[in-house]
Amino acid sequence: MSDIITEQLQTALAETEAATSSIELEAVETKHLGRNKGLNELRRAIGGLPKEERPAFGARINEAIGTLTTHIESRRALLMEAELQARLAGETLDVTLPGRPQAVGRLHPLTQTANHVKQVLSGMGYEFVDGPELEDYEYNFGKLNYPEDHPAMDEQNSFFVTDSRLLRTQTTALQGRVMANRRPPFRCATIGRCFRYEAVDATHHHTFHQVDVFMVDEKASMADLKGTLGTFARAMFGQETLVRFRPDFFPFVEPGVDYAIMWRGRWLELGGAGLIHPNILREHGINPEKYTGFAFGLGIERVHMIRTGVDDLRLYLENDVRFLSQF
Ligand code: FA5
Repeated sequence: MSDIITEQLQTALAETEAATSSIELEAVETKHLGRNKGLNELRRAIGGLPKEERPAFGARINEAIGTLTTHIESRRALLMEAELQARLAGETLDVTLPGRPQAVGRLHPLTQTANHVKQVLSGMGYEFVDGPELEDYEYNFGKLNYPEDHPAMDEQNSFFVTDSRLLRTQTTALQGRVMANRRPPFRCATIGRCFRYEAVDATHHHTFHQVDVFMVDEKASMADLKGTLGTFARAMFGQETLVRFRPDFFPFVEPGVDYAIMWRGRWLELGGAGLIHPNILREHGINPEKYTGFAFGLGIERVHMIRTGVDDLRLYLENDVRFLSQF
């Protein structure tokens, strides 16, 4: 019978040595030292032995259990230390490594340009107002003194949503909304998206941005308009900037002009301007004998293109970070 004890102990010791993790070792321990298992199970045989052999057999089992327990404990200590070291190695933080660079976002070039325009005009006393992109026909054309079926409307083909509502073609549409609620004197400006149904090319898009400026006061004259546009152009493009005015037609101004700046030896058109048409003042209950005003508008894309040399405005809406991240 004592051979069985030796045999079991040898097997158990071999399995203890073979265990490669504390979890495997726990399975070995349960198998050989668990209640009524392995060496403990051998105790059941005691009852079948002659009386005089029983104490020695029992003592041998206890001895085997003691030996196995000692081995398991020392193996467990070894395995757990190795497992701890492996875990620590995985968690090691090398504080001498360089940090991982993070990409920093920035404002879209058109937003940067709009902010710059806003800063300059705010400094000149203009209050910024927002208007809807989905606009009433009346504000976009009707209240801006467009005669019915006038060809000037053809230059601004529109996206109509219903017969009387369209995506605004010009931020000038806000004039009527402001004049309905304010009495002169006032100086307002707005920046926003405009839409025109036209063929897209390097200088025209169906979606673009404009800034519109308008003021009404006593004795506002063409001289004030020219002075204001000159100041604005110099603040945007540099102190040496020259401005040129030429007669042009817009139904909502009289007289109307287009204006250009001298940039690297060439005249580049910026937008339209003029004195607010007396019909518009009258339409909003403002006496044109007492009050006059001026207005001007220009494209935000155009401003950025002149300043940076970008030669295709389609790039602004393509959202290609290789282009956008240059600004
Ligand atoms: C107007 O829209 C007038 N509302 C400007 C104005 C305001 C005149 C106040 C008088 C008084 P125009 O259609 O020329 O005018 O457009 C003005 C500027 O908007 C242009 O010079 C151009 O820079 C920009 N623009 C017009 N259409 C487009 C387009 N399809 N794509 C990109 N920019 C455009």
